[in-house]
Amino acid sequence: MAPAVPRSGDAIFANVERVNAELFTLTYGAIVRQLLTDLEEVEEVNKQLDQMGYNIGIRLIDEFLAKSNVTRCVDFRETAEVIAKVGFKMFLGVTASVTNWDTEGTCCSLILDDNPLVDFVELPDTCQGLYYCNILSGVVRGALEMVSMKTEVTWVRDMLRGDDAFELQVKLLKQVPEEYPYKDD
Ligand code: MYR
Repeated sequence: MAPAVPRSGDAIFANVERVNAELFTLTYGAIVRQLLTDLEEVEEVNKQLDQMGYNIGIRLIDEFLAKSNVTRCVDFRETAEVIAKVGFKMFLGVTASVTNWDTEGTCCSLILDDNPLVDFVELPDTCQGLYYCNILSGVVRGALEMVSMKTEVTWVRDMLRGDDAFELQVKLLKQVPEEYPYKDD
């Protein structure tokens, strides 16, 4: 039955956003489930999710740079903050805290404030070694590679594995200097 009082535009949009988020979460869950069926080995599923994320990341960076107006970061510390506060917000709807820096400023952790990928998710015992959110590590790795940063991105804490947070470690392995395309003379 139609509600006696029509809902405001804001309430309708909030509802649409919630439904979209749920659909996204459930779709991701269905993909992981299918991979588990097809590949059988949890390790293979981890690799495949990372690769899928990488393929998304190398494309998503263009949209990110176009929409965010973010310009060249001065160092990796700034890059990490941009990923955590702008990138995650834009594509996942959540932010992350940047912490656990090493002394060289080349390795840090992103701790997710929330993780919409895992709503409704519970892993059975047969999936113990699964990194369910490995698509995210691939996305970050792929996106950074397109702006000349080779990185290693790994989960060091995962609430689906009983940890108290989702912590993604991002290690800068190599920064390829971009060549200026014109000669000065
Ligand atoms: C630069 O110095 O060229 C700017 C670098 C900005 C890199 C931002 C990468 C965004 C990655 C978004 C990840 C979203 C994960 C859901």
